[in-house]
Amino acid sequence: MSPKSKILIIAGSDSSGGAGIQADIKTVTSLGSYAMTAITAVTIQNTTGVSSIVSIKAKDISKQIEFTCKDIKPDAIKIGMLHSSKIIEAVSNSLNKIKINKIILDPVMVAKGGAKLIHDKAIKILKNDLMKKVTLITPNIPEAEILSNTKINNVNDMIIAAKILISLGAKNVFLKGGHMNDEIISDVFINKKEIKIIKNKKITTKNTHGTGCTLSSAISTFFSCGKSLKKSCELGTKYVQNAIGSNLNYGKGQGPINHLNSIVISKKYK
Ligand code: PXL
Repeated sequence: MSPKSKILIIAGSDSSGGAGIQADIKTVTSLGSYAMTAITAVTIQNTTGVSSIVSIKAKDISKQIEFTCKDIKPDAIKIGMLHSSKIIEAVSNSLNKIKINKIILDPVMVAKGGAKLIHDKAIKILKNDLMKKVTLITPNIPEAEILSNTKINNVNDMIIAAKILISLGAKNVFLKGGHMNDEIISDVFINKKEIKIIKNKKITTKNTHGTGCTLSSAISTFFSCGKSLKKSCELGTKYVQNAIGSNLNYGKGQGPINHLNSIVISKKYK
């Protein structure tokens, strides 16, 4: 097969392969599209936690975005880990120049193991500038609490927080409910015209590293291929559900999900 669309991923590298750029490339590829990258940081980590983070210079991130897009125009952009204010400003300026309409922002703040992946000052710029520029923002509950300045204890609180983000200028919000301790996960898709609650059964496992990155990349891929945003969110949750369900159990800590769950390899190479 040939790729169905082209996606530019702007995100950090996860050396353990379960989250970040690695999860993004695997997801985009497994769903049949072509992945390009602009790497924002290199994290040194395994399934037990983050050991350190090496930043990439803001101007080199901009160069990756602009030089790559000048040659191959992406159908959509997925944005993940943006470490500092300088980097967010640089990415925002580059987005102004390349003029791509479909942009999904995963406002990554904390890794599964608890390590902070963004400076506090940067959160302000993300909220006041970048959030308003993108097509969709995909916070989890702790991220939505910070961005909306509210406390979330139930689905109604999720709707209130998501509405606040819309009132602050976000065009579409997909608030992920996976942090709630319910048997059913409720995710909220919302914009000025509609609210849709997407429900899935919660799978109990410690191996959920990279679910957020994977979901936003899956949504970006479906959206880049022409599905509506709402449908892309629904299909994205299905892909992540299946990836969690096939439980690889790699590593001693919070292991990766199985990005390959959607593909069957039929060609034989000798
Ligand atoms: O899942 C958030 C995330 C995003 N980006 C990178 C990460 C992680 C979590 O570990 O390492 C690079």
